[in-house]
Amino acid sequence: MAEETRYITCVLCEASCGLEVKVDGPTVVSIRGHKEDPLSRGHICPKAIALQDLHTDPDRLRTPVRRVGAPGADATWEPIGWDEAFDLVAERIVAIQAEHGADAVAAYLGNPNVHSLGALTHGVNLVRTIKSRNTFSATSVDQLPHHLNAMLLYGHQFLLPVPDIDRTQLLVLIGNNPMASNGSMMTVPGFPGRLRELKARGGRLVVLDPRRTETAKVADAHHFIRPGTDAYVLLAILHVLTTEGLTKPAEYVRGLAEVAAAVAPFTPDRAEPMSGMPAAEIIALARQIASAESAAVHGRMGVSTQEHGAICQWAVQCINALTGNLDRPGGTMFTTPAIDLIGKRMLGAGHLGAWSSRVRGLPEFGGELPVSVLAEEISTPGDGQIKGLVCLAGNPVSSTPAGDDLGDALAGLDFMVAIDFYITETSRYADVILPPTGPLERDHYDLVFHLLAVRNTARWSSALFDKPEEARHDWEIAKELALRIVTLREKKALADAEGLTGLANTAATAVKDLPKTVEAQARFRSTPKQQVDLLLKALGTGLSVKKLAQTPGGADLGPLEPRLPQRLYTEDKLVHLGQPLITQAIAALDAAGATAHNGVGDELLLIGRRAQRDNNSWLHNVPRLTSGKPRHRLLIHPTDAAERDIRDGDVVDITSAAGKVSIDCHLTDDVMPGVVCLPHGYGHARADGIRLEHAKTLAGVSFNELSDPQRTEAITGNAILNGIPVGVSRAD
Ligand SMILES: Nc1nc2c(c(=O)[nH]1)N[C@H]1C(S)=C(S)[C@@H](COP(=O)(O)OP(=O)(O)OC[C@H]3O[C@@H](n4cnc5c(=O)[nH]c(N)nc54)[C@H](O)[C@@H]3O)O[C@H]1N2
Ligand SMILES: Nc1nc2c(c(=O)[nH]1)N[C@H]1C(S)=C(S)[C@@H](COP(=O)(O)OP(=O)(O)OC[C@H]3O[C@@H](n4cnc5c(=O)[nH]c(N)nc54)[C@H](O)[C@@H]3O)O[C@H]1N2
Ligand code: SF4
Ligand SMILES: [Mo]
Repeated sequence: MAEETRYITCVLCEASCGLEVKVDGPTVVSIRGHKEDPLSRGHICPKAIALQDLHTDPDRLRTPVRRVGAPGADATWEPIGWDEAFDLVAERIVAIQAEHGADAVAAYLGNPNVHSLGALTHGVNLVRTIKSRNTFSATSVDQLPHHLNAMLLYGHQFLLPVPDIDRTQLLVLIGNNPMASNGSMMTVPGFPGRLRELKARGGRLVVLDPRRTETAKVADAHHFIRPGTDAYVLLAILHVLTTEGLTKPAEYVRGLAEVAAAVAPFTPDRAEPMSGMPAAEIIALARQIASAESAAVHGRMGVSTQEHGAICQWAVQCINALTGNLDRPGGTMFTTPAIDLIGKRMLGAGHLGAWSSRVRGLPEFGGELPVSVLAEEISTPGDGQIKGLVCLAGNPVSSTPAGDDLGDALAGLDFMVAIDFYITETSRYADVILPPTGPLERDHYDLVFHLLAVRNTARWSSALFDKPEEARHDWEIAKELALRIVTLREKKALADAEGLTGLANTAATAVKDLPKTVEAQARFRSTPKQQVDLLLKALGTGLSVKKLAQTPGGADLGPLEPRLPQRLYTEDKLVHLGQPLITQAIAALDAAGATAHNGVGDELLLIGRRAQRDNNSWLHNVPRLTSGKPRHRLLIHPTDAAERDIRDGDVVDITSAAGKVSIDCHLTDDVMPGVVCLPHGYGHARADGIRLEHAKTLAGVSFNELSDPQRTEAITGNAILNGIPVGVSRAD
């Protein structure tokens, strides 16, 4: 067969690189970065190469399976047909909701949903069809504080400014390691190259992180900061800005006086002993940000998933806004996406606390409850208890606090379905697993990441290969389930109304006589591709799927442009920095004095890390990504190790309020004293019965046996995954 060159999008991380793929019939010959791509300009990382391994992976499920026997090593999985599987799942969901109420079926949406066009166009609609207040997603182990602050300050949870990295003169990254993660809440393919350009034009990179990360190593300055104490430093920066008269906010930015009042108690001198960052360095950094020709401050996982995530993300926005860097070239800017889901009001502006979780009373945000309450909502008996779960592209047993306890809870469910192509730590508890097509078999358009990209572009990616005839896309699975659920419900309602018993009596009712089903059919009718095409055309972009498909790399819509105040969704088109919700939390922080979670006695503070060739909880069975030095080890500072008589390579016990694991350690002064560091997404070998037979290594333990679901961020209930007090000792 003839070799052919194709251009597709990599969907494995937020960078969304454009790839140039050579194929020969059904075989991938090579995968490279696409040099002419206007966004990613040729960038690629090793994970993209693994797309072909994923495509041919013998561990991947290709047909629906039903579990026979209890979850665990003795369970067997029996292939079943799609039709039978859809009926089974729909019947169980409808039956549970009929008996126990709508909220008795929960949904968890994992991270890969945002990387799947069909999951966004149809999967989200399936969740709406389930209509449960018990809806959860990876957002609450991730970026929830960003959405809260975007809603409060800019009037919409998805109006998130991104650093204008291609023009800035000073980039300040806090709790963010793009050299490994390729950027987050900032679609920045090719961070290393963009950093080189920043330096070449005389710009600087400053990093605040408890670990000397890959990014810290290439920065102009790196400041160690004790986990969980960034709030003190960020508020102290605002203290310097407001007391030294270094503020120059745009006209539409209000609340300087409220900010100044809120941060008054937070002096650099107070921040120093808390954070370990010298007061003089905090003052110097504040002045640098204020005086730089342009500056962009960005905080990510390290300051989102920690005790004071909401305050930290607010402070980051305030620093940018008060120094006049919000919405100006080289500062932090808003995108102008070709498909503007915000402008089209297809994404809600967000709300907080419209309802609360049943057991602990944590608030919903934007229709979702914090996933830290999922296990207790399943295992606590009473009205409203969760009895069934639909898990879409998620592995919460690995990814969420006390995931091992969540696993125990899942075992007690009446029914669970997982939409996933692997038997994982989580899907092994499912009664039925429905495997979708893989990334090379589906069309893609980045509905989410064009919203967060450092440059305005629009890229259509056609499926590289046709899917096998029997296979189903994520969107087809979602559509089929939703339609069968609606139909069953309607037939049941009809039967109830007619006083008949059982569904059998209405089985003969034709679908065309069921108005809700007909309406749902219309809602789910169009394909993801048709929806993108419609949106592009409706928005008058002059673009279409056809046009984009003919342009490798897509359309270049140019650098980010100033958008404020027009783009604001606040009622008065102003940005009000003085937000009572946040300033009250700051007052509480002030009153609390030294935090109890600052590592008391001989406790150390546990933080996470990502490696370039890791991908959250999956792809650990891809040999190409798992070769080389072990990446699962606990990093510990030599001083802390010596105090505990621990040597390099020793197995250590790590104990937290939530659990205990044992793992080999590595001594390094890349972590600051008092801090230990472990990656998440490992520990597959601890779960019985998962099928990753081709894994090169199943080493490691799950970080989330140590994270504590009882300890969450005070305003949003976001998980605390960084700055966890732990005891570390040499294992016997
Ligand atoms: N301790 C600690 N925990 C963390 C983090 C941390 O830093 N530290 N990070 C958190 C963050 S930021 C996130 S986003 C979460 C991620 O955690 P999750 O939301 O659990 O997502 P993943 O681990 O990326 O993948 C979940 C599953 O999706 C499946 N999958 C992959 N692609 C597809 C697809 O196209 N369709 C379907 N149906 N399934 C697919 C995979 O097989 C995998 O089993 O973890 C969080 N957990
Ligand atoms: N290769 C790879 N890339 C990925 C992923 C992956 O699993 N692998 N996951 C993707 C996902 S889902 C996401 S959300 C993004 C996340 O992307 P990043 O935000 O870059 O996530 P991390 O690499 O976890 O970096 C968090 C950093 O915060 C630091 N940190 C921990 N605690 C604190 C603290 O209290 N204060 C400060 N200042 N720093 C702290 C850690 O040392 C770490 O360097 O990455 C995405 N990209
Ligand atoms: S950086 Fe992310 S999007 Fe780019 S090739 Fe690597 S995994 Fe894919
Ligand atoms: Mo994430």
